Amino acid sequence: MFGKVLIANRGEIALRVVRSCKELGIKSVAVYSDVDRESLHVAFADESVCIGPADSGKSYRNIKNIIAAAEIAQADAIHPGYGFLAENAEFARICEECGFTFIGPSSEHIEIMGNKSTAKKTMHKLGVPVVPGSDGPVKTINEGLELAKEIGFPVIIKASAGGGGKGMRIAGNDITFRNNFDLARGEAGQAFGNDEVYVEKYIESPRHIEVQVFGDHYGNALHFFERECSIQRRHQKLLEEAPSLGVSDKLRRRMGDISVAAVKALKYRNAGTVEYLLDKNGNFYFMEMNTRIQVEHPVTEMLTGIDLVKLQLSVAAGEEFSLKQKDIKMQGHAMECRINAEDSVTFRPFPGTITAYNAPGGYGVRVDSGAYNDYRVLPNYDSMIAKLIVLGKNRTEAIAIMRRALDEFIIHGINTSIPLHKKITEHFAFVDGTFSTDFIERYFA
Ligand code: MV4
Repeated sequence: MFGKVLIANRGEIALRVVRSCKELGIKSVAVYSDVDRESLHVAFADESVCIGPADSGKSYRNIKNIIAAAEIAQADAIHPGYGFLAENAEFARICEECGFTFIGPSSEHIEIMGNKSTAKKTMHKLGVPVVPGSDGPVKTINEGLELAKEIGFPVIIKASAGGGGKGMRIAGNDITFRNNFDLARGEAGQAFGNDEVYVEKYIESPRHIEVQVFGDHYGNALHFFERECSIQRRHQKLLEEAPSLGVSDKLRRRMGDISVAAVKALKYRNAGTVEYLLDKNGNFYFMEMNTRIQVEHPVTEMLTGIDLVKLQLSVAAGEEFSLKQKDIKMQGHAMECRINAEDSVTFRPFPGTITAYNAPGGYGVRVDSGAYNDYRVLPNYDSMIAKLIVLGKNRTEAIAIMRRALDEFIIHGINTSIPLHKKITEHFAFVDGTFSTDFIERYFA
């Protein structure tokens, strides 16, 4: 196992990694920007190194500064968390070249999955179902139009370099296709410096279901069931749960088996998430693969009782899985609310000082957060300030625990999404579980 791990991140995820390191007897090194000196991830790590100013481009996203910090601290390995450099193939490669184990997949795997069109083609070849559409990039409007007529409208135009909803356009007919094709290309070029797009059938009101997967260095692969992530607003997840009410036992086995087979065939290592769209008829289609530990990983940890960050450390250190697929069991129902510092009307970020803070506790409650009394939520970074995760023996109990935990969660001084989460968990369409990715737009817009 590693002697010392540097965590190239901040906030709750950096603290999350510090905690697993501690339990494994690994020394942790926090990095921080000028404005993060007083952060919990710094306070609880064994060592810390300042890596630059508030602007993340000059600190948390600056490869040279992170590598310099790892050299100063003499770390064995680097955990990237999520966001920042977590899915930067060049960073993963440089870590390895500099003699630091990158706690994540190979840079090659990050690169393949980073191009959404290549990822889709790759997964299709491995027998994973994909949405009918172009076999790779579409170069011209006419090529796209011909394909759209073949598969039928509506279609969706997606940026190859995109993901998370950026550079996506829907077209319902020839005319809207002509307009949106160049718009999508322009947006993609602007946002990613790559204007490549691909086209596929538009699936109406799908659920967003993702499968947590893992590979080790010995060709073994595991899945940890699905997470239901349909409750989103502008491609930002608000609430996730597992298992999904939209997934039967039979479907769960199929989605798990297919995802594991792909991980094995790819020789994919460490944690990954295979994202699917699930349509009204129970058909699922590969969407993207995320090559990082995700924000919502605690949902799966609570459901299965397995520490996924410890597993990441163990796999990266070259240990073979001691778990077998049959040892991984669902034990109840888990749910997470992402608490954001946001304006309750405009949903814009709401930075400021927390003047009173009380995190909920009690049976079935977990809070992952870097916040505390007098903590200042900075405008420079993501507005998520806490994750409230609950585990109930079934979904009804999980919802009851979540509602009472939301009531106990006191955050004064700033506005947060807690009132929104209370409304969501009280909503009939959430409670009956018949929702899709349209939920927020349909009931809360
Ligand atoms: C789709 C789709 C419908 N049909 N692709 C959104 C984020 C990006 N990962 C892909 N997305 C979508 N792709 C086809 N062929 C609908 C969405 C989509 C969506 C997906 C998951 C969760 C929320 C969403 C909200 C709007 C659109």
